[in-house]
Amino acid sequence: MRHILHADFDAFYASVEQLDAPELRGKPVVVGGSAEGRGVVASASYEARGFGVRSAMPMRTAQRLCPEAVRVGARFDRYREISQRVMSMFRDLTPLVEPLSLDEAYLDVTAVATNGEQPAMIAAELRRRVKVELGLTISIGVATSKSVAKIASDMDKPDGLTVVAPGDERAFLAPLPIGKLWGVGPKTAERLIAAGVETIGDIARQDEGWLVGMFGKHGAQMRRLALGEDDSAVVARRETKSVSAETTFARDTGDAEMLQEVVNRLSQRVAQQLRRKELQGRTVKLKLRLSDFTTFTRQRTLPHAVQSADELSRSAGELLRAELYGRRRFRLVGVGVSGFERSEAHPEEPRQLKFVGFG
Ligand code: DCP
Ligand code: MG
Ligand code: MG
Repeated sequence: MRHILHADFDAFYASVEQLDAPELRGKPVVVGGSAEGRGVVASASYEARGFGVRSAMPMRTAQRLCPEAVRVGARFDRYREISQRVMSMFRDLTPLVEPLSLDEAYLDVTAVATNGEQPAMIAAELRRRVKVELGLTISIGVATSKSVAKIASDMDKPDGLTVVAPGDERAFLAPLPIGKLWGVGPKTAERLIAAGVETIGDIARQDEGWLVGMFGKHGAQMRRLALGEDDSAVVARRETKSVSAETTFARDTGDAEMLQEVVNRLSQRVAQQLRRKELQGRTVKLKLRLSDFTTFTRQRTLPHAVQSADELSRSAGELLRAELYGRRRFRLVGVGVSGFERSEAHPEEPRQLKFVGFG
């Protein structure tokens, strides 16, 4: 049996702003772009949520719901700094830390619990340490699986601790709305509700064949999750520090046009990864290997963070052209990006499928 924690900061961006500006504490605060610029709410303090303000809502709507809310622009560098500190606190406890985004992670504390400590005590101590050392509150769910721990961490927000004891998973899940279950997005929920299935307990009671008929393989998994059965492992991950792609040629070349084409292709691959991870970076790097195997990199830091293939291939292309002289021939070319700033979140994406920033 595993013991898993899911930890998630309360109103992360907004709480960091209240931490750094004490005059904002106790007040409705929203972080995000301006209403004039068609901005959206990235994070709303719990005071603002009392007025109905939510993440991913247009800032204009937020201001209508709560005119006295203070809007603050996002400061990704600061959020990342705090994220790194909390992740390292998690890693003090166990190397099995799987970050899901800047403000949340799964921790497998099975080995810690085997030493005689109760998982609930481990979680309580962790929450205390975060509060004392970072001045922020984090909510934690404790369970025997990732999916139950994640649902549990959300049950008692903000500043909550929810423990689902081994064996209680099914009873804990049963009364909850189906939308809480991993993989049940709005469309799936609509179809289930139309069939009279409203709670996770309703899913658990369904015949597996019926669910498979409706949703295929996914239906079977849905039922297992509804029963509290999930044996997926916590996969330790480090924060992505750079993203790159490279290629080795079958024959060395010094052909400028061909090399630029390769740079374009590599830039597309890098851009695709950046998009998937919702990252954008300011430092573009070109890696080159000559026919004599000498390998070196050239890099430049741009005034703005970039994500698109066009911008990448332009910068990497400039670095390349400076290296094309004499009879130089190349064996390998690579393109990379580092110096990340998180790109704006995509609020239209289903949140449960969001997987950002790490890999
Ligand atoms: N975020 C964002 N856009 C979204 C959702 C989130 O930019 N649509 C950012 C801002 C959040 C942070 O990610 O502060 C963490 O997301 P959470 O879903 O954990 O939301 P919060 O931490 O803000 O609130 P909660 O207390 O519900 O966890
Ligand atoms: Mg959060
Ligand atoms: Mg989160």
